[in-house]
Amino acid sequence: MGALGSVESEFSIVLVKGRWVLDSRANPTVEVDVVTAGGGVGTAGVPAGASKGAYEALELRDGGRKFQGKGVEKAVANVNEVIAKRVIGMDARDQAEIDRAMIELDGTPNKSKLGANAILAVSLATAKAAASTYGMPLFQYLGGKLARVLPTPLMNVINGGKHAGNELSIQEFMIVPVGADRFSEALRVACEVYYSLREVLLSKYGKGAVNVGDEGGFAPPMRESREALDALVEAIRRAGYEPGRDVVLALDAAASSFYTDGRYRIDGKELSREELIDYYVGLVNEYPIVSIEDPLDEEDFEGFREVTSRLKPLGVQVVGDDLFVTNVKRLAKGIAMGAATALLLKVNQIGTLTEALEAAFLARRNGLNVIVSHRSGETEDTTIAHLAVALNCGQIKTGAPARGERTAKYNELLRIEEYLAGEAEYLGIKAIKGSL
Ligand code: 2PG
Ligand code: MG
Repeated sequence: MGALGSVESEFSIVLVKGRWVLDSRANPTVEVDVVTAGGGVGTAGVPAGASKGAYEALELRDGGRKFQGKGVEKAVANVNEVIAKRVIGMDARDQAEIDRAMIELDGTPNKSKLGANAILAVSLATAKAAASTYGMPLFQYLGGKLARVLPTPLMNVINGGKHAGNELSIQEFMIVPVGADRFSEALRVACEVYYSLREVLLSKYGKGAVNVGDEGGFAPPMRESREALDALVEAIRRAGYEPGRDVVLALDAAASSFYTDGRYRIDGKELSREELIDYYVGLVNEYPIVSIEDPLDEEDFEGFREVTSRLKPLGVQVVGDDLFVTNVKRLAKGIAMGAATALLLKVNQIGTLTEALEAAFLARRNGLNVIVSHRSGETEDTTIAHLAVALNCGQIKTGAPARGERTAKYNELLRIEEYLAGEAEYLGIKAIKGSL
């Protein structure tokens, strides 16, 4: 307890220090150091989304003129003046207790008083400080000795939607290097396809086409999803690989961002829910697509059930991101309805590590896949790389193999693979199709 007279364990938290740092879109975000009596140090930075789900926990921003209202001085003050007082003296290993204490201190259903950004930074830094006190990597501290599956990466190499200044309605066109037996090999294959894609785009669309979007993928001046998918298939072949065998494709439609009043505006057309589902089935029949995230509006659980019933038999994973927002209540509803076959896990959608883990466990217990995910606004923080391995969940979504805030995660996974040496496993396509 840290009370006078009691013996302080080396895991006692002795310092919690928050500050603002920048994310990859020049916006301030919260970073926190947690230090234990034993000298363990954990530092964690919070990411930020652009295509946010309506039901995410609240990211506290200052408003006003500084940073056009995006400052996080209040959230930082909440860390330094409110949360620190509560958690100093607690045992850094008591993650659930610390997270619960912060949830109670906040007292709102969506963490709007202290800010999910303030709470999450402390939550993640606490886990890192505990791991550091043990002198253990975070993935092993969280996942134990059995944590050894390196995730199959879903890599966003053509950016559209809210992440790019082009006309593509679908937000993310991803390559998935499944035909490798090690993570590092898969990453090499993905980089080779990325180089080829650059060449394909340059020759077809000119220099402007190889500027990159928020997640390191290219943002070519395309109008239709099929143009993007054709370019990907061509790039895979050009790199010497076989589409559908060595490298497959995945989409994040982020459909809430092109939905209004019952209609979806996609590829210059206005489609009903049923027409959009048919459209996806058409794409799946034409291209080696193995996963589609947020195919419909985030409110439409019923529609998700329908998409899942159409795509699951075709071996396609249906992923709930804005639909579930890493929230066990929404996830439980989706599980009961058969609304998806995978959970996208974003720690800042819910605001504590404990709640994110609960969502992951609920998904896995019910046979859903789990994909640990970055946000479009990121820092150099590598927690999600560790989380993916800790959960043995087999999938990560963390952008193209470009831009430091994206490569930070891939590079950390390379280090983890090296650390695990012969123990490391890479499941490739089995991570996606194993449960379908
Ligand atoms: C998504 C994410 C990450 P954002 O929709 O899955 O790729 O985007 O962080 O903007 O919500
Ligand atoms: Mg998404």
